Amino acid sequence: VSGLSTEVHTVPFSLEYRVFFKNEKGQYVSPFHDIPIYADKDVFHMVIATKHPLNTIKQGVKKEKLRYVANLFPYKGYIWNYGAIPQTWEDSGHNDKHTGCCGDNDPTDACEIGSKVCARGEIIGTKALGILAMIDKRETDWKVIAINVDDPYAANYSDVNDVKRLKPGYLEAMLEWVRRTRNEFAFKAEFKDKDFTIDIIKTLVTKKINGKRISCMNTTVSESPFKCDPDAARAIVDALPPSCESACTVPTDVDKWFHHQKN
Ligand SMILES: *[C@@H]1O[C@H](CO)[C@@H](O)[C@H](O)[C@H]1NC(C)=O
Ligand SMILES: *[C@H]1O[C@H](CO)[C@@H](O)[C@H](O)[C@H]1NC(C)=O
Repeated sequence: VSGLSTEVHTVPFSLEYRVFFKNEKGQYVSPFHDIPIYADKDVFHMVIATKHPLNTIKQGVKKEKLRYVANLFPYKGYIWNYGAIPQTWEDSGHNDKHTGCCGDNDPTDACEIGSKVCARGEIIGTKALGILAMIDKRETDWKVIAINVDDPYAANYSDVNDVKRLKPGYLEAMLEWVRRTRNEFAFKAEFKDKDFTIDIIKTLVTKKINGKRISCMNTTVSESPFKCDPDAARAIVDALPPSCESACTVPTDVDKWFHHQKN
């Protein structure tokens, strides 16, 4: 996305850590709302972010502690690049006809399967290949399977069947990984094809609701009820607590392997 840059607040592995996005004028913008869904025809943007004002990136927190992705043997952390497609929405007030459950009120997640490990805050163009419907606490949570258009092998992938053919075992590993992190699947854990995926993304983008858990604040979507001016956006950044005083280190148990099902 041209002119977009990121700004890091404090240090990684601290509760105060944030990654903000700025436009070419140096104004803070929301990576979910201010970045268009399409990078090109049939190419979706994908970005990693969260539910906070301006949807900055921060590390997950559980019970007031920073959350790390467990190494579920034999996997090391995530086995894909995890992010979301901007300007999409999974409506919590809408019962999905495919899954019978309402949305989780988040943008649609995407798992990018290319060979490059992307950086936090990176925005990439992706081709949607397939989709998996997860049910988490009776909410629908779609996971789009995508590939970075800049991947050297992107041209070889146009549907989920190509993943089956060219990365044998990958889809099975994805299912197993998700299963062990407690989620259920709709459609008997079947990956849907590209056409189904694009229809789902289109349905989601047309929904217009104010999220209860996600901040809708954006700075460039005109006529949006949540539009805020650049000064208000800056005030959010200025109001953040300062850096932690001691150096922030990653707890050593983060490097542990987990061999059993985590409950
Ligand atoms: C990938 O695509 C290239 C050309 O685009 C082709 O030469 C190559 O054989 C393909 N690889 C596979 C494994 O299909
Ligand atoms: C901005 O963007 C979305 C559309 O993506 C709109 O529905 C919403 O009302 C606006 N939210 C914000 C933050 O302005």
